[in-house]
Amino acid sequence: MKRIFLAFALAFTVFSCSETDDKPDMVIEIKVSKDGYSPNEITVPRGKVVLFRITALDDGISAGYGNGNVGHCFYIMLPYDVMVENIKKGQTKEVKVKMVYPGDFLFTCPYCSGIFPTKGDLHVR
Ligand SMILES: [Cu+2]
Repeated sequence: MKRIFLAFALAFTVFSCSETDDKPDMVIEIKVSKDGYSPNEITVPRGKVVLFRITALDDGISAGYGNGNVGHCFYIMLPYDVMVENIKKGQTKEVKVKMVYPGDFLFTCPYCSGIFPTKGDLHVR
């Protein structure tokens, strides 16, 4: 039982060590729509806990493409690998991330970035 818990704890640490429940040091408000993210250029200090609040202004590809309303996403690529899904028009979703990796990272909406300019750059300094 203890071994299973340990393996689980280890997997959790390896795969999601950037998402956190810690108190945020700062808040970044982001809007997403068919025109992309606003802002689409974000710089945050390394080691800080950032609360990202993402608001969708429209339903993305659901308005005219595909079936069902999937809304938009906010995905910070590897090694962060932080995903907020299904942010529908008018909704705000939050995720807290500890900015443990320095460098330049892309964030994107996997649903619609092939059609709309839903991409941005995250700089961790
Ligand atoms: Cu989208």
